[in-house]
Amino acid sequence: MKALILNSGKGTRMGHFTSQHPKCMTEIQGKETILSRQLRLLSQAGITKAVITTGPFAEALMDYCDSLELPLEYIFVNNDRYMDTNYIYSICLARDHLRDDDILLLHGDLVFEETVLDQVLEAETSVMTVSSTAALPEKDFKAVIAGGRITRVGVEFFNDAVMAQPMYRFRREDWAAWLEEIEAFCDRGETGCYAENAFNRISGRCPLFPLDVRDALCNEIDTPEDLAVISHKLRELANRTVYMCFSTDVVHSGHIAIINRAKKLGKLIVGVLSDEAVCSYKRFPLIPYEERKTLFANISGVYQVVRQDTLSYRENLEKYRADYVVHGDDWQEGFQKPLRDEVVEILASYGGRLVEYPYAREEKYRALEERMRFQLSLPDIRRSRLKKAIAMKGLITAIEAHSGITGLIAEKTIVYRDGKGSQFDAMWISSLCDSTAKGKPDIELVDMTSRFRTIDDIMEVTTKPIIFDGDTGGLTEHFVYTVKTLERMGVSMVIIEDKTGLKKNSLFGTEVAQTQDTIESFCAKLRAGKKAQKTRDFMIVARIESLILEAGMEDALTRAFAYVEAGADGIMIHSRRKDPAEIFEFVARFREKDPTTPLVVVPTSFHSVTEEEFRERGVNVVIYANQLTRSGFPAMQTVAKTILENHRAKEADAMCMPIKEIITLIPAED
Ligand code: SPV
Ligand code: MG
Repeated sequence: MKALILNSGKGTRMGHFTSQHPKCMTEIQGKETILSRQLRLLSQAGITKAVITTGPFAEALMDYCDSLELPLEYIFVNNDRYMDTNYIYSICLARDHLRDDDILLLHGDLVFEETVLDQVLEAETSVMTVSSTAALPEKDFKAVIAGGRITRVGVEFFNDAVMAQPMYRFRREDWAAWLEEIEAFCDRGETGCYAENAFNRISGRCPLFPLDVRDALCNEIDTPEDLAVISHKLRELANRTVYMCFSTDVVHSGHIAIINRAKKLGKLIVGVLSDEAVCSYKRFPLIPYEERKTLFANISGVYQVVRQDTLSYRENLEKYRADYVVHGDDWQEGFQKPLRDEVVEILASYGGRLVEYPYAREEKYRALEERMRFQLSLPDIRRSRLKKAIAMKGLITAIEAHSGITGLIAEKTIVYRDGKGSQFDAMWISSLCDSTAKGKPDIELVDMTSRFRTIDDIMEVTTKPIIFDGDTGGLTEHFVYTVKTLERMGVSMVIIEDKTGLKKNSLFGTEVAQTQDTIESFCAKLRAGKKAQKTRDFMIVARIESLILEAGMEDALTRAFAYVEAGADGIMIHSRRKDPAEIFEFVARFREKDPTTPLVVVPTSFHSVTEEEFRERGVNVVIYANQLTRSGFPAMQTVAKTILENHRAKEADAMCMPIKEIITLIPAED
C-alpha cells in the first residue's frame, strides 16, 4: 500500500501561517506539524512509501520530510501549476507512481486520530471516512449514500448525505477506475475541479463504502479557527484515559495486540486482578499479584498499573473515571455479562465509552492455559498452595472427594452469581467416604496403601490442593512414614484425630466405644510428624475429639493449646451437635489466646452456619466432608430399585445424567 498525500494547495485562508511554508507544516501540538503527525502515524501503521504532491515551498517541504528521519520512502511530485489547477491535476501528474497498488489518499491538511487510521487500513473494501454524528457542513465535503455505498462526494450535496473527510483507502482495482477517469478529465483540460467530480462519474463501477468515525478526530485545518479547535482537541486526546483489566499470569501475543489497540485511545491504565479475585473465578494464579503487576508495568505504552480487588470494575472506574474501557467481546454473554452491564451503566453515568474487540479464541492460547493448569497439579506447586490460599483469603472451603470423578466435580464446579464466581479451594479425602466407596466401615480398615491410591486417582485428574483425613495417624512409628509419603505426593495438609485404639466415625459420638488419646501421647505423635516433615508448606493439623466424646470444653481448649505447643499447624474442632454454640464458644475462647493458628471445622451437623459467619468468628477452613457421598449413593439406590420394579431402564432414565454430559465432565487429553 502507498500513501498519497496532497500538498499542492496554497492554503490562503490560513493567513500568516502559510506565508513561509506550506500549510501542512503548520504546528499543531508543540513542534508537531500536520505533516509530521501524519507521517509518524503512517509509518507506525506499517506504511513505507508515500507519494507527496507539492506546490508552493516545495523545497522546504522536501527538506522537512527528510529532517523527520522516519522510515519512509518519499516520492515528491511537484505541481508547478498550483495557482490555477486543483489537486485533480496533481494526482494526474503523480499517476505513474500510483498504479498497481492499494492507495491511502489523504489531504495534506487532515488531522486524525490513530484509531481512525487503523480502521481505514483494516477495512476490507474501499472506504472514505465520514461522520454520522457531525452536522452537515455548509462548504465542506459531504458524501451521498445509497444502498450502503457512497455514490457522490462534493460540497453541493445535502440530501441523503453525511459529513465526509478526505481520507480514503482504495483497493487497487477501484483506484484504477478513479485514476483513469481523473486522467480523462485532465486530458480534456478539466483541471480546476475536485478529483471527486471524476469519482462521481464512475461511482457505479467503483464500490466505495462509508467508514463512520463518529466523533473521533478526523478534520481538515482550513483556517486559524480550525487550527485552534484541533489543537485543543489534540490536548484533550493526550489526556484521555483507557482502562483494561487483566487476570492473566502469562502475557501472550493476543494480550499485546489488544494493549496496542487500547493505548491508541489514550493513556492506558491496567487494572491487575488481585490473587483472591483470580482464585474466585478462574484458578489459583501461578504468578502472585506483585509480579503480575510488574509484568504489565513493563509493557511499553502502559501508563499506570493499579490493583483491582474484585471482578467488578466499579471501584476503579469510579476512582479513575476512564474515558474508555477496552475489553474483548467475549463478555457479552455468560457469567461476565453482569460485569459488562455494570461497566456500561457506570460509563454512561459520566460519559465514558466501552470499546470491544473480537476475542482471540486461538488454539495456542487454550493450549497455554492447559499447560498452566498442569503446572498447578505438580506436587511442589500443589502442596504449597493451601497455606498460601489460607493466608490470602482468610477462609477457604474444601469438599469431599473419593474418586477421580468426584475429584473432577470438586475441581470444576463453579457458580457465577451477580458477577462473582465461587468455587471450592481444596478437596477433602475423607476416611468415611473413601471407606464407604469401598463398601467398608470407617474404622481404619482401608489401609494406607489403598488410601494413597485414592489420592493418586484424584491427583491424576485435578489441580486443587488436598487435605487428607489421616484418621488417628496410626502408630507414631507409622505416622512419620505417612507424612513423608503425603508430602512427596503433593498433599497439602493431614488432619489426625486424638483417638486411640479402634477408631470409629466421630458422628457416632458416645454411641460406640471410642477412646481419646492422652495429651502427652498425641503431642508426641505430632512432634514426631513435624520432625519427619521435609517440605516447608505441608501442614499437620490436630483434630480434637473432646466435644464429640463429651469430655468438655475445658478439655478441648487445654488440648488445643498443648497441640499447638507441640507443633500442630492448625486445630480442627469437631462437634456432632446441630446447634453450633459449642463450636462458637471454642473458637471464641481459642482466638482470645491464639489469634493466628488456623482453625478447621466440619459443619456436617451444624450445617446452618454460613461460611461468612465462620470467617467472622475466626475459622479458616470449612470442610464439607461427606455431601457428595451422601447425595450420590442414595441416587444410585433409587435408580437400582426403579429398574427392578419396572424390569426395564426407561423409568430410571430421567434420574440419570445424559451420556453426553458424563463425557463433558471428563476432559479429553490432547
Ligand atoms: C470423615 O469425613 O471421614 C471425617 C469427618 O473424619 S467426620 O465424618 O465428621 O468424622
Ligand atoms: Mg474420618
